Amino acid sequence: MALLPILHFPDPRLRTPARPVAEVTEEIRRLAADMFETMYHAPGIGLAATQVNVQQRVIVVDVSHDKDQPICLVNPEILGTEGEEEMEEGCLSVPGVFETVRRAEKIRVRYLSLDGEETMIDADGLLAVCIQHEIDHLDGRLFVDYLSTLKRDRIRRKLEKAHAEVL
Ligand code: GNR
Ligand code: NI
Repeated sequence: MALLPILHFPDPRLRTPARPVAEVTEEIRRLAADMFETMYHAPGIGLAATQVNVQQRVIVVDVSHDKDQPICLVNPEILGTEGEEEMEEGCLSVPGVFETVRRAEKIRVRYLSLDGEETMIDADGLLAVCIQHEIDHLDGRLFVDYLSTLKRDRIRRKLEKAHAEVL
């Protein structure tokens, strides 16, 4: 297992759309294990392969209190949504920034499990928000894209400054 470095906004690599996984192989299972380790270490409740500079459609999530309900979704697809809700979001790729985003309240998602089995999950609450946030990453979208240009530019400048200081 390995901790993977996480890319930070406005890194252009976060804008690369991920390609579908052709087959769930040992390599994908190894990637998922490293992503879980990286997510729990951060700590975070979700992580998309895009954030660790892997352009494949793989996400990991665990919104449980005891961090004992890991779910890996390969090639996740939202089949349907219901309702709307707002939640304050953060992102490991946009450290220190928390803003309210409106998303679907309930979603039905089809994906491949790490056994390569086609699987369906109905999610609401934090899990629904997290899965939508992660699928956005796979499509090169970040939660700051839902904010005003003014807010996003302020966040970009703040993170660019923070990044310049560590170089
Ligand atoms: O750790 C995370 N917390 C979070 C809180 C509210 C909405 C979404 C998230 S996902 C985030 C981890 C992350 O950046 N995943 O891409
Ligand atoms: Ni994120």
